[in-house]
Amino acid sequence: MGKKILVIGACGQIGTELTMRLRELYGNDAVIAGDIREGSEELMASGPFEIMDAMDGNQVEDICLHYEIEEVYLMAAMLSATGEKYPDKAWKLNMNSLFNVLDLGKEKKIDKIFWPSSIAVFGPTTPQENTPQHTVMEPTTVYGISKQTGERWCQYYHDKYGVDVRSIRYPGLISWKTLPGGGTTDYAVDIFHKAAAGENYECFLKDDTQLPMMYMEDAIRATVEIMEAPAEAVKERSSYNLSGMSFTPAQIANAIKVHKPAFEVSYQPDYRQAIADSWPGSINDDAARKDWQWQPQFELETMVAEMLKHLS
Ligand code: VAH
Repeated sequence: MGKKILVIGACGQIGTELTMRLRELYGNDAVIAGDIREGSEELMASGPFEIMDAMDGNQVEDICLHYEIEEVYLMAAMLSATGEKYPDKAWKLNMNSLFNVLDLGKEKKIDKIFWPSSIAVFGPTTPQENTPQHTVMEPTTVYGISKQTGERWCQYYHDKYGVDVRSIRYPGLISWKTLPGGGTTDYAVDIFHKAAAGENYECFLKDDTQLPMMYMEDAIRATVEIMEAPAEAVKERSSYNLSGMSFTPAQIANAIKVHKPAFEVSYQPDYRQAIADSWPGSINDDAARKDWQWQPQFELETMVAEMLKHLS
């Protein structure tokens, strides 16, 4: 009997693709999808689904016990831009859901946990280029504060209670399969939908705002790889820096224009510019490469071609 997995937040930008990938790897019925509302037709048709609230500890425990879950991927979170509109809700969702799952690990009711962190844990005082694994972290968003605090709790539960929790600091993620929800880096998804529709795009960040980014296929593979790594290889139990590529809105616009010469982008920075300015431009992920052999496969040009192929 193979292992049983629960993906909480299975209908989100990462959760949707992660659930489908895990079902390919371990079998549809081995992966239970859970979220506050139903997801895509493809996801709902591909295996077991439970309507659940990640903040309801009793419900999370009941589902884990009912399905004899061994591994939990906790993907539910409120992201940076939305989190600034609803700070108390962002804190409660991002933190209460984490404690619900970490406590199940402490009580030995589940064996292994994946929890996503973000480059949002870094702030304006962090070295901006080639940001190291261990450095100054003074995040200025509720989302970043919740991710930094969550990393400290993951480290504590691992060190004090032996919980096998693993984490990645995702950069901005770009996917054609799912629409993003409330992220500052989501301009890099919106831009493709406009280009594919033959429309121009008004970008909410300045043209020279460089941010660390990653194609979703690389992010999903990294998630599976860190979870499949032997426990002794996973030396960072707060969260791992991970890098795919870095680019500015002007650079991605020019890469799209190679395929869509008539495509035009205008720039109207809004409140998300201050969030983006507080984050690094590029990330050093030597620790992930050394500890569990991380290697990105997509860079800007290959990602742009992939995105436009699927969206056009
Ligand atoms: C956000 N996409 O923009 C997320 C991500 C690095 C940013 O965590 O909030």
